[in-house]
Amino acid sequence: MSETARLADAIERQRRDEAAAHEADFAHIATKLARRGVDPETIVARLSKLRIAVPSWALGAGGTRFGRFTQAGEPRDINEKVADVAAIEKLTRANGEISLHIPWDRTDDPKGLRAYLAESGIVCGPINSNTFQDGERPNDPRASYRFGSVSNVWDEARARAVDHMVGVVALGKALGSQALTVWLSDGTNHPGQHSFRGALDRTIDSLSKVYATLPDGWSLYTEHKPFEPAFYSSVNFDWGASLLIARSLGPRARCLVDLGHHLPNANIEQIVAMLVHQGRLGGFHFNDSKYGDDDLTTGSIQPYQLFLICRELVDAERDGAFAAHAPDLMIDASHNFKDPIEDVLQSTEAILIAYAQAMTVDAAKLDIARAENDPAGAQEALQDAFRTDVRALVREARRRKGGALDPISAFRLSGYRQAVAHKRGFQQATGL
Ligand code: PSV
Ligand code: MN
Repeated sequence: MSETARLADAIERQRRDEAAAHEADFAHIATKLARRGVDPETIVARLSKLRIAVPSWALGAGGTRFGRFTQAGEPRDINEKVADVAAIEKLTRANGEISLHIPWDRTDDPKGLRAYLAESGIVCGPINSNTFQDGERPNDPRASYRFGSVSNVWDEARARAVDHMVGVVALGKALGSQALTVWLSDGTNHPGQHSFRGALDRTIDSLSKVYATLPDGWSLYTEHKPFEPAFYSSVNFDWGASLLIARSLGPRARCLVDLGHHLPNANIEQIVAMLVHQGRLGGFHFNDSKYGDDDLTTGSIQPYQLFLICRELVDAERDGAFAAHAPDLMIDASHNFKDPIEDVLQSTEAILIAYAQAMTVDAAKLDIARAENDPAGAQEALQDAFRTDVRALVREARRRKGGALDPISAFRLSGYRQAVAHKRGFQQATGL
């Protein structure tokens, strides 16, 4: 039996076996929400439209600088990565998009890849440049990214970085993408190593050259991060720097928020609100963290934070703030222990749950609490929603689109991993 047939069979069997239990759960939550004046149908309809992109680099086992433990059945090339995303999409009906990373996903046949994506029902989401690794080491040491890419004092490195990004945009266009995500490792490890203002000037100047080549309808996302691999200063270190760079480039430059890219205890939901206010929220890299850029499963450490972020999104959507541009939702996680597909399924589920919970907030109650300066009342409104078990809403959205009621158990039931492991063996997927 093909892997696709295995998945279809498992999904179908599960839909049959768990139908009665699911219907009872759905009726229960529908009654409960009606008491709060919330319409479950609106939530199910919204959930069924959410699309969460899968990062190509998260389909293999991740690692740290201390090592990487390859798992059986990792995708060996870009087509196998697309096949894994198509499998995920069959289960969830919420992940029909892949985010590529170049050169990890370099292809000599963009036309062929585009056709394979279309055949697999997968869209090419925002595409990422990589100027944090030299890849093939350049002949000229002044063109190396060792001391930075777009911010480097050496012209040769900056020119190489700009050329690379322009090439990534061209490839993305050929594949149907509509955005370039730029994360820079540029920065310093030692006070005085470079001029903060000089580095920012060079970054804006270089990225302007890339921005000038953006095709119609494209965005450029700037992704901030305070540290790693630079441990004294990063050029695009926080949302302020990111906004500043985006504003300097032009209206189609927007900021991308990676949940792991903040100093401990940062109020990420407020950062999101600020970017919405400025009309510059480009998108997300969802993950979770305990200490730094841990890239753990979304919602596995701080689910309340995820809920509060989603609440800002629901709020912004209601205010029409995303009329010009809706943020791109992407996962950016890494998994040393879990099966990569299972990790993506769990992250997706966590985002859908948090989004659904955010939609169950009694907005009138919250508005009254705010108007009355009643913080306890505001907390009640939020936590009443956060403590609501909305999983039946998420399942219903998936059920109506033909997906699995419970993606992880259907994935396990299908034997997909065993089947691809048999075919692919032990080969490390490209990525970090
Ligand atoms: C950097 O830590 C980052 O979050 C960027 O998005 C990169 O593209 C990705 O991770 C690489 O793994
Ligand atoms: Mn990221």
